[in-house]
Amino acid sequence: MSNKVITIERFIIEEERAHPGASGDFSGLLRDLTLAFKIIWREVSKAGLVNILGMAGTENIHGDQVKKLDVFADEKIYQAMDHGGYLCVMASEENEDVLQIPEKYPTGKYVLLYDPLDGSSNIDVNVNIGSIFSIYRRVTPKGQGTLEDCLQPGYKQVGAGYALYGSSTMLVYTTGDGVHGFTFDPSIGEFLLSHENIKMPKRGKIYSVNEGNYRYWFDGVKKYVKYLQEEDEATNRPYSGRYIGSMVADIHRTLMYGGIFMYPGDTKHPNGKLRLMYECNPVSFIIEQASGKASNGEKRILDIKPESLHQRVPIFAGSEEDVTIAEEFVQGKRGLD
Ligand code: AHM
Ligand code: MG
Repeated sequence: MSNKVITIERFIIEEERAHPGASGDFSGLLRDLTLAFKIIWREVSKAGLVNILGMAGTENIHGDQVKKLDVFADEKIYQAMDHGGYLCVMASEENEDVLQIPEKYPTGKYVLLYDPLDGSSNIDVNVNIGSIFSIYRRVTPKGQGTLEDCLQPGYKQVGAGYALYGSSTMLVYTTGDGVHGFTFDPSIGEFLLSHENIKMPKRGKIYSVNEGNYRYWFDGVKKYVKYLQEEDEATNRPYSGRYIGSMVADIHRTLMYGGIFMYPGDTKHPNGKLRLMYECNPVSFIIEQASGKASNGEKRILDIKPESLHQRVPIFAGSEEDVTIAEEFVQGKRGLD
């Protein structure tokens, strides 16, 4: 085994060098994003001290307003990305409309969509949360980007990833050439390559879903979850259940161990809860690049034609065979024996 230490910057530069004609813009863009993630990590890791230093919404000892962490994360990503000249427009979960690049800075050829801090219900209880991002090439010719640049189907993504703030902080991303994971070393302030070319098992033995919604699920989903709980040695059933309640953390476990993560539609929320543009599309790109599969129950998530920035979509993502079986149940092609 090589003990060479590879920083994310070096990895990105070398990846770009392998593609002749690359302008270097993409490396610049990812470099700026990692800076935002480091700043968010710093704040997330002292979130527990908020009780001592001041609650969100109150003033801290310096007399500054203490911001809610998700608002803070939203601002940090925007500020890290607004001036590099790589982007023409951004959009985030925290803002209803697209985010323009300030007039004083140049615009570039990429589009960034992001969820600044996913897993908001876990922020105050020291459970994993993360930032998710999705990158497209612009479709409008020049100047400020528009909604049209943002509303592209997921298969057109040129990059996607997430930072996971947990027992250690990780950055996982793809540019369509496999999925790579980097672990943050706080002592040197760098993300170091720790998981090169992540691939998922074809079938797993863990399912992840908010079972509190059982009552509202459609029949197919109810039957599928019952199927996972049945005993059958040949298919490793019953599966184990794991649900963190931060998609980015549940997806990360699914990526590493296989199995399935779902947030289905139900009678109360026909399109589920999760957002297509900055939650489901980026994680679907990653899952597919790791040989997994991501579906809304009927079709590939990445093929969905978006209609609005904040639209929701049901999601079934994980090991290829698990997602295929889930689709069969959802579509009524399969039932319990
Ligand atoms: P958020 O963007 O407000 O954090 O909501 C998204 C989160 C996901 O991370 C997670 O998968 C889901 O909401 C959990 O929802 P629920 O509490 O309904 O299970
Ligand atoms: Mg979210």
